[in-house]
Amino acid sequence: MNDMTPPVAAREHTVESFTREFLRELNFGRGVDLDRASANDKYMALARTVRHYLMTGWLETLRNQYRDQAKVVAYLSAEFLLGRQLDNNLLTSNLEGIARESLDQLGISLDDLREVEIEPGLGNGGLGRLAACFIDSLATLDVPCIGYGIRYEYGIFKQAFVDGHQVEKPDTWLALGSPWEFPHPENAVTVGFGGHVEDVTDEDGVKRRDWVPASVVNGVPYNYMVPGYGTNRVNTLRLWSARAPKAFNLQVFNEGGYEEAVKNQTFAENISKVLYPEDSTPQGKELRLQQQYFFVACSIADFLCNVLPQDFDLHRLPDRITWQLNDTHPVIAVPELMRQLVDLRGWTWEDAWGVTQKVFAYTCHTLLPEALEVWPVDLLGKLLPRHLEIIYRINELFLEELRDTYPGDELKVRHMSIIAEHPVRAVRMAHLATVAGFKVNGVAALHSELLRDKVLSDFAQLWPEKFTNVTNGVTPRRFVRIANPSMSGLVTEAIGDGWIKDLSQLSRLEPLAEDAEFRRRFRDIKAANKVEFARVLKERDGIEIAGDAMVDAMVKRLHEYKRQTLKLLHIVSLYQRIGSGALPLESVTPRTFVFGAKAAPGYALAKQIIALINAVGSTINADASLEGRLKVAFPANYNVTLAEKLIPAADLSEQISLAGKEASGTGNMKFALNGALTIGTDDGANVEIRELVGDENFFLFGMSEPEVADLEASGYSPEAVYASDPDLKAAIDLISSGAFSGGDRTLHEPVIAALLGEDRFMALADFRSYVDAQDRVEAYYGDFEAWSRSAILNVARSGFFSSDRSMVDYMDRIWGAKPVKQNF
Ligand code: GL9
Repeated sequence: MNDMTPPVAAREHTVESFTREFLRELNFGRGVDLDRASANDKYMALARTVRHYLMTGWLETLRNQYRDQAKVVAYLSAEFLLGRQLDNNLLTSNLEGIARESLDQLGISLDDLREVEIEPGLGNGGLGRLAACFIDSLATLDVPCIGYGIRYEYGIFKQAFVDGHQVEKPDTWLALGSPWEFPHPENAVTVGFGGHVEDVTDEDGVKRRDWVPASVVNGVPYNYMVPGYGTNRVNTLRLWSARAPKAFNLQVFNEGGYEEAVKNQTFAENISKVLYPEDSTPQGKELRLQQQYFFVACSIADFLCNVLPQDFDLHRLPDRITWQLNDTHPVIAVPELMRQLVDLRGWTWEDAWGVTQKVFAYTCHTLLPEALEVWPVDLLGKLLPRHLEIIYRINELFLEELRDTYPGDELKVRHMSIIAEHPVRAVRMAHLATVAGFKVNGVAALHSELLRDKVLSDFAQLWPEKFTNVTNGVTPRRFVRIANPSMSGLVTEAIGDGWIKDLSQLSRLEPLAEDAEFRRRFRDIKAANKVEFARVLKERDGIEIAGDAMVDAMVKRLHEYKRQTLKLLHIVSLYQRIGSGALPLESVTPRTFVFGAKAAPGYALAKQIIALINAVGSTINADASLEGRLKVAFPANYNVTLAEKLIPAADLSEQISLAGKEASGTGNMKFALNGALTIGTDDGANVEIRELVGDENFFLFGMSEPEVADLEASGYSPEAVYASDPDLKAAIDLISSGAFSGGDRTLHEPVIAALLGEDRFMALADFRSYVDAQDRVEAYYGDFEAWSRSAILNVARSGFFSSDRSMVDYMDRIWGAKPVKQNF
């Protein structure tokens, strides 16, 4: 780029100018008249118009980056769960008011057009949403960042319920086109798979290993704008789409071999076809490994060849970039960079390893041993033969170092090895990441402690300085400012709008918790948000709920460790006690229990739990004797869009995982920031939430992590707990009796058997403590002034959970990257 190129003219922020631009997009971009335009046409034209307003910032950011070559954070993530883009882009381009007025004048409702957008669901849950929050925060903080990931043609499956059972349907988010993406097929990168490795001697007589892949795939980059709030910086998210280099064989096609002719294309395009519907149990799928290698190989090649200047001396790579590995999914990047340096550039192993060890940092997002990825060497070697050799070499040198440090301790060496020998020879990706990375972090204080002391304790003893914590955060733009406009207005009226960029300023609300008028207004807003949520549920799912009942929400992936069953046992127990007369109906607070949860398609028990929730729900909802006091709402296909409606309406946030299992949680933060009180265990980031909001504003229950460990060690018997707690027994017996399955005693048997048999996540052990905490919730909710005070204090004291703060911590503790202000 030439420094003399004039910057593109910024668009004028006036209604007239916006209208002109919008109509131009409709006529010239879509080729339709306003009169004939469909809702999709109008949405597309609106999106394009907004995008134009962000363009100056984007081009300027790129130009400045090219000139200054500031250190960049490359966030490598197999998932970016973005959610709808329009609202965020209207906010960051400062067009909310102008767009609304312009469209009003044209007789178009902005709110209607918002509903047209299908969210890009390119992630499974918390991990993918976290990546989206992080890139938003980095742009807002003016930190140069590129997000690298996969442009899945189908994102997370669309969940439907048929007779209460989950059915998965494809997520066709691209069916009507996405106005936010910029494809660049001319910048495609080629990636190899399979084949073999040979020794070659080049012209200078230097011997090296040469990988001869059996097939190649092209990666086409699609760029997305990542605009910061209150800054001109617009960073880039680059997602890769897989294409066949030779589209299809025309000769074979002409001879009638239609399927044969497109075979190449099918192999290639399958790679970015669908988001792996993974929760936390790796299923060892070949396609998954192909996806992982595909996107990191594209991203590394892109950065080395397209982002850095041609003449850049790669020995200085650590000054220019940190590759942040979002969990183990991108860890194959480590041998890929080694291959790039050693095989393709002729570096010595030592030089290449020296640089590699300074550019990767690894974030671990789990505590479940089964969620730590391992790749059988047979599979890895078949798909990526050269990478397997490199991994073996890395391991060999690492084990030599270990044997020097711990002479004679072969047991330790075996535990720490990157290669596991049982049950099959396999590469432990977390070990590879820990050996190669210069930092390893957990995602909440407790999680990082457990990583250090349990999951990766040998490594933490060897390299204590490598281990650190960065507690997760969420973006206040999407999850407060956009999702909860009324509360945002109230907050801004009270303390100004500085909180949107500096969430710690929420602490200034604290004195207002004592102000009765402020509490009343806060309550009114919560009440209005509930009415709005009820409207959405009716329209979206045909579910009717009371507009004024307590909203008790448990939304997250369906997993045994998160313990949706514990929540369910509470509901069944309430129902049972009301039915038996033990609990007078009039004493029960009207409540809507809201569930949102997808189960991994292959996770049978999780699906059975979904069916049980739905069965209990329909029985309770149909029981007229409850006079509508209890209601179970389980809308299918919970996603970011629905979260933005539910969270502002919630009173109670259920964060009830078994202590020591949830790495962090981020839903817990979103709820607290919107004034819900948490009922939760001492797990993940709940610990920090409770410390900050105060015990009196949080309903703690359940065993602590050390207590869980003790119980595990001493032998846990769910049967004994069942037998000793009459309420628990009655609830379980009610389910077993067929009360929720039309008398069928076998239907829900697998769920009951899992609880009474092993109860791996000790739901029964925490039942009594949970039900007692729910009684405290009921009593406290009745004192609405006290409840409102606590709700306001939850908001005022949760500023720490901004992803902006997380990003500052990553910069200080890991990246050493600095903000670069955009001056124009
Ligand atoms: C997760 C953890 O389980 C969460 O506790 C954590 O908040 C997020 C983000 O750090 O990461 N790890 C993980 O694999 N998932 C998480 O949510 N799973 C999904 O995203 C489905």
